[in-house]
Amino acid sequence: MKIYFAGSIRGGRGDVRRYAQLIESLRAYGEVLTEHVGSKTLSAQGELHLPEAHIYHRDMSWLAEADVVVAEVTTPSLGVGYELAAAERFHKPVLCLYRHHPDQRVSAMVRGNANLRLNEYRSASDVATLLREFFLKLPQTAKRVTVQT
Ligand code: 6K6
Repeated sequence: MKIYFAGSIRGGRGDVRRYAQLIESLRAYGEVLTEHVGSKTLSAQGELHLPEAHIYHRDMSWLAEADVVVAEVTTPSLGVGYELAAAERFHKPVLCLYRHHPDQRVSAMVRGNANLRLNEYRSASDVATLLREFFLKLPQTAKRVTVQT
């Protein structure tokens, strides 16, 4: 099982510890293609040594190759939004997770999209439960969807 994890980079790195924890939990289900998203050394500047076109094509090719997409959407990010739209176009199963916060509002473009599963969590144990449910309920056909980019 190949997992594409999406989380904010230039949108802000305030949730990077949560990304790292999520990636750790996701490893129990398969190979996480985008572990760098949870790296504390990757700043909001991103991978400065790589040309941006390289990052874009590499990430899109990983997304096409992935069996599922899991996104942490608490910190709004243009790149994550783009990845979610691409994942929908590629017919990938998508799980979006966001941390409970009274003032937090996830974009209507995610909240209102029935093709994206969106769940709120308050604790690490909520995340564990949500991941278990998501991976258990994956349709067999969705477990191997590859797309030519
Ligand atoms: C390159 C040069 C300066 O900043 C960069 C960005 N570096 C990135 N490296 C790897 N993945 C990236 C990068 N920028 C965006 N992404 C992808 O978009 C990741 O897979 C994240 O899920 C998402 C973050 O988008 P932003 O808009 O928050 O950066």
